[in-house]
Amino acid sequence: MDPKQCVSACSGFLIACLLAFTLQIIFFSPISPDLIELPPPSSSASHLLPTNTHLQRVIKLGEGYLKDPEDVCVDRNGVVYTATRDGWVKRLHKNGTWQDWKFIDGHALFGITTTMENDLIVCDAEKGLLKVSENGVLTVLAAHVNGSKIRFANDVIEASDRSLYFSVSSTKFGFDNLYLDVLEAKPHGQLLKYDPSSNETSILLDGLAFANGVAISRDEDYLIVCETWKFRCLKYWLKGETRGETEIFVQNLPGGPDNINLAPDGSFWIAIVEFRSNVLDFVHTSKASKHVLAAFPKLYKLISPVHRKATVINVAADGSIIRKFQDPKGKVMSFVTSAFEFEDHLYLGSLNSNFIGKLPLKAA
Ligand SMILES: *[C@@H]1O[C@H](CO)[C@@H](O)[C@H](O)[C@H]1NC(C)=O
Ligand SMILES: *[C@@H]1O[C@H](CO)[C@@H](O)[C@H](O)[C@H]1NC(C)=O
Ligand SMILES: *[C@@H]1O[C@H](CO)[C@@H](O)[C@H](O)[C@H]1NC(C)=O
Ligand SMILES: [Ca+2]
Ligand SMILES: [Ca+2]
Repeated sequence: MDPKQCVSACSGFLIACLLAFTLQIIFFSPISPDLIELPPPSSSASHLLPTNTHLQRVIKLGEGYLKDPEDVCVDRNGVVYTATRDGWVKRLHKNGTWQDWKFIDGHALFGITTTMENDLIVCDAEKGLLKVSENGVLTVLAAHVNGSKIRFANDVIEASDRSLYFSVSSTKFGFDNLYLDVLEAKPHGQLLKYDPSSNETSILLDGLAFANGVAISRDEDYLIVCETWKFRCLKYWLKGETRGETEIFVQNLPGGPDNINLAPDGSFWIAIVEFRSNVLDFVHTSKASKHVLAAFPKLYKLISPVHRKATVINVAADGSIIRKFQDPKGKVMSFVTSAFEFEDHLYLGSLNSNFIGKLPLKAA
């Protein structure tokens, strides 16, 4: 073969390979992606608030002892609870001692909340909605809804009638494939309600975009559910003429809203996960690159900006953003997923830290 023939044969072979590779990626792709409409970065009201480094001033609770404590809550006696990636529910007593309280197993424990009866409710992305009683007994409250297994429970809150409202992030993808839900960008999330008088679970809202944090307003007239990859949170009316109806509570957030908690003054704390970067913004507008990333999860991890920053915002009951606390380069905390206010301090959970951050609010 003369060199020219060789080159054309080789390039023909390469093109055939590339084509086979592309077809392989698209045909066997686990996703059927849609594009995400990204809010223009400047459209968020939080941009009017200056960038700051307040979250770098946190006191570290339980450093080295807590593996990625996603959610945190404090009961009325001041005991701090969290659920960690090694399958434990751990708590910090008032006397400063940490306790390995309850071993649930798995690596997918997310939102928690304490109840009026002083039980702890835990969202387990594998098992469903769980209850840990004060005496340590574990009960599965909800594992199925409408005949389907609850795959990805994410956050939960109790109402004064003891109903539990909780989010399911995706009915299609589990926690280990969370990135596929983001890449597919089709709304597979739900808002569910567990009724303790009948032990029954029902679907309140369907078709949510990665349903995440759930909180109830101070007067219990509405509930907020956050939709992570739509950069917004919805208001779902629990009372009045608009009961059962949904409207937008806050939108064009500077990143993906994760957990949300009611503050004592009636406003809300929302943890914002960094979701924007030039590369990721491009991915959200390109189906081809979504298929490629779906085939190479390591590549997605590499370009994901969640570890680069931490942001928490305080949103008034009317949906206006009042305060913003950040660690803009993720120096002390990044990937903050939860902010819970108790006695003039914010308790911060994160999927990228081995402690809970405690931020004095008076000084911030
Ligand atoms: C701290 O309080 C807990 C709960 O009351 C108790 O079990 C524990 O022994 C106490 N630890 C110390 C060092 O006092
Ligand atoms: C419940 O399941 C049935 C049968 O699978 C389905 O037709 C229906 O749409 C589901 N209801 C909700 C609210 O998802
Ligand atoms: C609900 O479940 C509990 C046990 O978890 C049981 O004692 C109770 O009888 C059940 N209630 C109904 C109405 O099924
Ligand atoms: Ca929570
Ligand atoms: Ca969450």
